[in-house]
Amino acid sequence: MQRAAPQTFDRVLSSMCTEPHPAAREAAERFLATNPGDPATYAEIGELEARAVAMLGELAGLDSTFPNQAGVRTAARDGPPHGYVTSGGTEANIQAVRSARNRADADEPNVVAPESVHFSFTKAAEVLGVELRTVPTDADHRADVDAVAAAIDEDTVLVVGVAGTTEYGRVDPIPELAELAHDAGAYCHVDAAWGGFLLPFTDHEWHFGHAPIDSMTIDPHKCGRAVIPAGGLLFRERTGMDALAVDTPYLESTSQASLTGTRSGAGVAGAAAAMDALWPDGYRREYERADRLARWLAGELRERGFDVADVELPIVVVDLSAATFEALRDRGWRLSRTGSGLVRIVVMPHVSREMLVSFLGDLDETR
Ligand code: 0PR
Repeated sequence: MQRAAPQTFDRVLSSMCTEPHPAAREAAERFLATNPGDPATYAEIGELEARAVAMLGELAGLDSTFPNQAGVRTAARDGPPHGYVTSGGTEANIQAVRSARNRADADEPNVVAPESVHFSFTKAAEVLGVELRTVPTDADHRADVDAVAAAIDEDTVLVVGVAGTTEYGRVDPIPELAELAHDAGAYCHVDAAWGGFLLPFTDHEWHFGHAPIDSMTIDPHKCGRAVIPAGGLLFRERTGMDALAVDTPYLESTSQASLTGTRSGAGVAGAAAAMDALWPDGYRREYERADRLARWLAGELRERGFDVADVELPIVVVDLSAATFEALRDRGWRLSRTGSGLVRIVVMPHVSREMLVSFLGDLDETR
């Protein structure tokens, strides 16, 4: 039988996934036949998952002591980080909503989020029977705190902030959103699925050490250079995971909190190996490289007269005509557009300066 050629990354500017780190590939292959859904049987992968979660917790500030203010629900966490390696950001976001819904006491639960939230929250709302209230973002595409406040009521179980939005790479005002959530007796979730491996090297306030947030999505298979499938879900408190656990009477492991049952040991092992290899210096170098490259690209596009959004994290959003977009696609460039038709270029580890020089050359010829 003929083997299909794998996708190469040479012209991919639209993806939030990238080439895995070689150590992640190697580890994934070794653990292909293991199931972290049953850690009592597959003990080694269970230990690797605990290690991966501990490293994610370190990235996400779970080790720092949050300054306890009057009225804040919790300060430091209770024991080792609570969470698991999910199949991706979608599962992590669904589970964060589920955990909040199960822990809160609301007759008709709702979740309040900026309109920039990923569509996985629409899936979560449908599956879990909660109402998703999305509110407009401000002129710079960040959550508008007043609009969020206005949408919250006594049935709000969760307020969501995004740290690295899918379209513009924006970071919402997380401390303000967490405060609003807690004032209303709701939980606060941060979706750092994409941004979580970049933000430790910025001065943004986004993690457990900066604000009294309750849960976070942070995906190794995006900027963490793990192998797909590897998302991450973290909770500040044990009760976050407890609210997801169901009894598993006939397994060696007696309860399970993940949404999927059998799941890939490859994803878990790849995540642990990638973080072992890259946290923190490798990720810092990559963040600095991507940041420089994104700002350089934005400058090149502006010099050509295009309208370009300010760069916050390494995503460049530019207004290209539909005809130019199609012409570039025809030359093999993988590009995607925002809901309002602007072209977004995600500067991931596989995106090099040579690649962008070649892209600009094609843009100059086709516009
Ligand atoms: N949260 C945020 C902020 C995201 O950007 C994404 C995915 C998710 C959650 C969901 O993550 P999973 O896709 O892992 O479930 N954002 C990209 C998107 O939907 C994902 C993506 C990845 C797109 C690779 C294209 C691609 O080639 O656009």
